[in-house]
Amino acid sequence: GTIAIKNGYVYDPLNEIDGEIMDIFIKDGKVVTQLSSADMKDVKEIDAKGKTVMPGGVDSHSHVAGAKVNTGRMMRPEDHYKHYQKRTPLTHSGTGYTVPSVYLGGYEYSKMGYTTVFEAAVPPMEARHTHEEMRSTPMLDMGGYLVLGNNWFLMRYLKEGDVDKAAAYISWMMKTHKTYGIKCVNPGGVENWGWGENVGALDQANIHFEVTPEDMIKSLSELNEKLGIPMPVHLHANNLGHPGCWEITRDSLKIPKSVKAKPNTDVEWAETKRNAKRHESVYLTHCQFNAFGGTSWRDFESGVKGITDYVNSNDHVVMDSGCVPFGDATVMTGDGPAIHDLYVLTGHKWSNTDVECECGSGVLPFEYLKSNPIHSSQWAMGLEVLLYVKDAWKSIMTTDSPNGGPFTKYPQVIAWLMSNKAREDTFAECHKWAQDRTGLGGETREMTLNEIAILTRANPARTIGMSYRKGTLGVGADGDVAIYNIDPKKLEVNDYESIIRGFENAAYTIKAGEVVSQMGEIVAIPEKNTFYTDIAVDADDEKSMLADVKKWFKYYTIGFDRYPTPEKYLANPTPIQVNAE
Ligand code: MFN
Ligand code: ZN
Ligand code: ZN
Repeated sequence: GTIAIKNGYVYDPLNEIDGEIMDIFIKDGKVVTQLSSADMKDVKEIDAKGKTVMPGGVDSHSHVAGAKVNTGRMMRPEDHYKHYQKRTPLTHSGTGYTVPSVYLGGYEYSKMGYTTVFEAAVPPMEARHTHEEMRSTPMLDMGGYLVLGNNWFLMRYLKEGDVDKAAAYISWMMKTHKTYGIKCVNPGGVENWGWGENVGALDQANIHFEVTPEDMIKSLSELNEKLGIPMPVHLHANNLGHPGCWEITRDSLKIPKSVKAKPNTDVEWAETKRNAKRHESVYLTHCQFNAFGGTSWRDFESGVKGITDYVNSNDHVVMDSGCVPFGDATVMTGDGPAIHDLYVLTGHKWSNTDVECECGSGVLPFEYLKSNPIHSSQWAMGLEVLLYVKDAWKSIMTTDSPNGGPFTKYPQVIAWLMSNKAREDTFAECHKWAQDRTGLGGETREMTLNEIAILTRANPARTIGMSYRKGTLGVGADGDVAIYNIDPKKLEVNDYESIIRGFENAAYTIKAGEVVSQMGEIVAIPEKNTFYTDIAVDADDEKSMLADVKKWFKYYTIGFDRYPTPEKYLANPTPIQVNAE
């Protein structure tokens, strides 16, 4: 479609546009400088006067598709009958609050102005299922990160010091499973969980493979850059959810410090903009869950500052927050032992899966209570993560949906970031440990709309190496736009309910130049793209690696030929071609 968005206040941080009144034009799905008089004949004009205009939202870390998400759905009928939506002539019906069905998930993201979402953990064996669910998720361009931090074949190659075959293996796996980036979850520890154990230190070798978390983080981050993968290695650090875990998280971040980022962004556009290119060699996820201080639940305290101090004084780390907005959640992760710990603590129903030679996972329903001292501290800590990092280009806003809470709580999180009053009102309602055991009460920073645009679209897009088409309104970018009923000139942050209302239902969500939702109503179902990274590697390395893999495949319960995910499982497969060094 051809669209002209007139007179809005535009926030486009990748192009250094901070609230200027501007017109945005879209033609054939892409942003253009202007429209010709011929184009003007069938243009759709949108009056954005007095409204906030941003690139479509980009979520670089969410759990929305695949086996563990579906396990969460199956485990939680109570999550479904509390929250459902009837079908309309245009939309499917749907159910689920923390683990919505695929259709509902797509609609709810779109209503908030989001147009792109990445599934944060794809077990290789479950890639086909993940793609089936992503294909069925409407409204969103998508992609997934392949879980490799406890992979048998990779650990074996690393133990043998065979870096070339390890590189060939990763590129073959990325292609085979049509995934976009590398995820590393509790490196070494999930493998040990197969024997009822975990790892507790970066230099602790795991059973059988004798690989340490440090080996894994180092090798994966080096290989990630050697292969030219667009985004940095995505790290879920060890000891998640344990009091005192902030230290191992900080120490993990030191490991890839000397690794040089080599994203494959040979796009001219990215070369000319200050913030377009990613230079980080590690993307830490859900920092809050990995930033616990103290030594037990009794002397629990925030350890966030230890991590943000490190991030503020180094330039190779970018991270997402994992905010806790209170209320219902479903925790789900590739970190099986972390979920077992929560089961022991809470006694809730839980599920645990060992994915053969690859990884593991666990799922457990969880509710964060304002009356609970730890949960209240976690609420404060998620906000500390984002407010303590001075440069917004180092952080990304998430709830690690649905681990800290569902993504539909993003507007509430934005309100806490923008309004000190919103935080004070929540302090008054929650347990006093939020004040006593964290530093949030002493933090008066109030984020601007420009910073919110960095945290929710520009930086996630830049971090994953997509700033040439996502999270930007630059010429040639995808015509994905969110228009919010927020007038920056009249915005009063003490009235934070108006911020929540504004971000909850975008006045318009535009996807590839088409209005797809309007004031909370879905008005069109657009085409969607699925991104994956296609790495060219040395043919001989690939051949000898495949001979090993075929031989070792006897340890799997499925046949080698059944392993790959064919492109037909993807909605509009969009390979990003890169060359290994
Ligand atoms: C990653 O995967 C991902 O991870 C994310 O819930 C996740 O409430 C998975 O049962 C958590 N303890 C306490 O509440 C505190 C201790 C307690 C005590 O032992 O005494 N203290 C108090 O109650 C304070 C008492 C005083 C007061 O001030 O009231 C437990 C409980 C908990 C808490 C447990 N922990 C888990 C948190 C971890 C990981 C959540 C989610 C996690 C999800 N994603 O005078 C007076 O007023 C008296 C004061 C009281 C006193 O002193 O007695 C994807 O990969
Ligand atoms: Zn994680
Ligand atoms: Zn996660």
